[in-house]
Amino acid sequence: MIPHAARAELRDLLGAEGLAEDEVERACHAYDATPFSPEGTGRVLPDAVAFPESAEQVGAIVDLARRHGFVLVPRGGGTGMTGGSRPVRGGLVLTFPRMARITIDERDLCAVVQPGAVTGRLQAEAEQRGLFYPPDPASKDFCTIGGNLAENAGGLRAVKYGVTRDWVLGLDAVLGDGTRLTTGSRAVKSVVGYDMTRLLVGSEGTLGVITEARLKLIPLPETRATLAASFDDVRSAADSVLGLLTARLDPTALELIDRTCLESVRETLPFPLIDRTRALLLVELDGGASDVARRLPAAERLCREHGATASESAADEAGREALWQARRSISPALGRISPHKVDEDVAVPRSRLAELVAGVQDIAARHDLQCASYGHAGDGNLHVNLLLGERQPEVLARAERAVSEIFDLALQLGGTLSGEHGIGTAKRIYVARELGAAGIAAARRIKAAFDPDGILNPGKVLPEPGAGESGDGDDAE
Ligand code: 2HG
Ligand code: ZN
Repeated sequence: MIPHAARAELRDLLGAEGLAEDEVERACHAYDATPFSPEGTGRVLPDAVAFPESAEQVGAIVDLARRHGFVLVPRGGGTGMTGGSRPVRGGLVLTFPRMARITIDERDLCAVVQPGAVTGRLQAEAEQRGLFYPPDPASKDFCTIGGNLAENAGGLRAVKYGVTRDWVLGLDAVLGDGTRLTTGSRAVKSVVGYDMTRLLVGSEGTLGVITEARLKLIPLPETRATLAASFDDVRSAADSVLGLLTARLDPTALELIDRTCLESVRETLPFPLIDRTRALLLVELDGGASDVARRLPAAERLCREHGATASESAADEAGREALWQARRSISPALGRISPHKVDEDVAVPRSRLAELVAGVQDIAARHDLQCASYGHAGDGNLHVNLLLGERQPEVLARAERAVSEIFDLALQLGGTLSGEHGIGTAKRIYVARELGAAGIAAARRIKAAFDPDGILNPGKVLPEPGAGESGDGDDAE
């Protein structure tokens, strides 16, 4: 709870424009895009919502929170999939629509961006100048750079260009102890001291509140082309991923979509869905025009050699955009088919992807659950969606067992619980399975050093102290 005296100070600091205490605003800032998680918490409203307009205000809010002992929940566009921006103990949500400036520095190929800037706007502003910001989360038109940094968002082009973390030159942040920290530099290389930038990126708002980022840009590729290859079974589609990755075709995106997911966006696909198709691989190439013209038919040939039964290529902009728009719509489209779904986001070494796909199918079948999978196959990252239909306790219990087995499978294959959606509240009871006791203990020491009073985004990323250290799911809230 925010004490009375602190509310008065917040009102003075932020003014009427900068603080909302009414129920509607509080309710609007109590959710994210996490559809449903058997382990998750119900909806908890924040006590108030702050809309700071400067790093100074953020610093003053952190000081106030420490002094009065209330918690802060930093928030981006609310598109997170693991509850990272959901308040679990009330407190003050910090959201950044008034800190959304983007400044492009064409000489240093760099963008100086405030946390509230929408990612798609940064992409567009860079492109207008012939520059390119490659990270491309499916929610790019709604998510913000601050949220992308907090979650280390991946997206559709990670197979070639990496994830958000790979594009950060440096940050300004206010740590939980009130320190105003500047990390990195604007040079493309910098190896001075510990890499605080990489530590803050992906820390899900639990170590500091990011107030500015310096992001790398590169020249915009001359051309892009997209190929869609249909397969009669999902396993051969998964098998051909490795072939495409090792054939020097350098895909920008390499996505796998199974039949259930295709059905969910059928109306928006720019070509008819063939009856026998059980999976689609989407391959995007970018680069010099003649080079792309050479690689496109080579990628198509390779898909056919691995069993593709049909293929479509979209070299023109409208066809490409339609295809990618359909791909980006899968997550909300599945939510419409089955409002009660469990989204997982495991990733494995690429050579084990086909085993993951097969294993997930077996687990779902064993627990009698409908499963729809798609994702960033080129990264070995599969979005496994369990479509529950109804929210009966017995169905939830089966889903929980299936999730636990999917995590074990990913770890056995040398992978990870989450490729890009993070831990938030949804997966923290499982985190110890991957980090181990030593990893958890080291993470706790870092958390204590950066946020000694525990005011930043409590209840996220790490299990409750003393509970869940084994990752057996024993500290479910
Ligand atoms: C995507 O790739 C997003 O579309 C959302 O990461 C994935 O809903 C999901 O599981
Ligand atoms: Zn994704």
